[in-house]
Amino acid sequence: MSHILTLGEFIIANQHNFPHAKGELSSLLSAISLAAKVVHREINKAGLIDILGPTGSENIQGEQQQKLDHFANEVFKQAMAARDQICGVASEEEDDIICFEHNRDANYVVLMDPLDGSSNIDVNVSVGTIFSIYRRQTPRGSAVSIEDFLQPGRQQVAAGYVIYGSSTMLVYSTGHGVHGFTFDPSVGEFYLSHGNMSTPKQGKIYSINEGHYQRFPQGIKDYLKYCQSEDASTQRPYSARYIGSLVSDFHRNLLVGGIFLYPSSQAHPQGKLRLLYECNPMAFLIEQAGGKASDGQQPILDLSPQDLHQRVPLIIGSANMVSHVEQLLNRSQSLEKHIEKQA
Ligand code: P6P
Repeated sequence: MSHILTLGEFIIANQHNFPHAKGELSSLLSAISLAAKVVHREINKAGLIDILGPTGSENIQGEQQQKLDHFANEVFKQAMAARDQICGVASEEEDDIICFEHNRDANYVVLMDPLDGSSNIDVNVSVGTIFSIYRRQTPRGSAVSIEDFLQPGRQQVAAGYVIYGSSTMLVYSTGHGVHGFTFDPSVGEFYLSHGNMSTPKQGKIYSINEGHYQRFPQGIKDYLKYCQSEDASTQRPYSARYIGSLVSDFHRNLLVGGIFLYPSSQAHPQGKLRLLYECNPMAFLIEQAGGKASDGQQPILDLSPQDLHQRVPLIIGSANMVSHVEQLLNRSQSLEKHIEKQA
């Protein structure tokens, strides 16, 4: 029987890749996996106990907070606070950053979406946790400040997600490849199941909420028509797959190739997805897996964050597909500028 590696064994075997490790990465990621196990347990019971349905309060996004949203946020916050390596967190469910006063000497901050896709919880569709880890910018011993969190995505030291689907998986990278671990609830361990994940340069799946079609920029409309048109030589028409849960749509495309798009639109001029704790971690992962992530003009990881809950357009997945969308957006914008000049 081949030696099965648990998440803990894998992290220790690879922590020499993590700068100034001293076991810090191990402790940080084990905090995340512990919280993921607790959230997994509650999600799998959600249909049985009264934890479904809205709490009646709203988060800063103005979205109804589902009980599991709130539960997951508390579980991950407590797991982070209990580790000496983390001096603060930011969360989709929190208006502002949270400073761990008892850990002012710590080196790392964590940004997270504790339960992404929560609108799917009540209809039993897979949801996920997304996390992003940075070294702090402020001096150790001081209180964390917003500058510790508003760092370009290229500064991430680690990022990943947990997908609570037909099985629960934890997928992460510290900049040395992307690695996936599948949870075995019977023993309470994550086992390495997808080592060194890489995504195909070209796929045959596109994921977008086509209900917003009329509001999309022309370049996006052009790309959708390209995906839907017949051409056997390029295996078109592509298949449309949209789960409405970023982690699930991303995970499928990572494995088999494809593109996910949440572009700007009249309804969402800056897109809907948040830069710091959704787009940046996913962009870090996809680049590590050989894919690409763009806001339509430039790499997501090069964007300079201005606000904790800032939204950006997201086009992410197989590199050739993302580049094609960028070309079509550039072409249609140049055409629009040319027409304006003629007017
Ligand atoms: P729409 C879930 O609410 C989420 O934040 C992402 O997980 C998902 O990709 C997106 O929003 C879905 O948005 O507008 O298509 O329902």
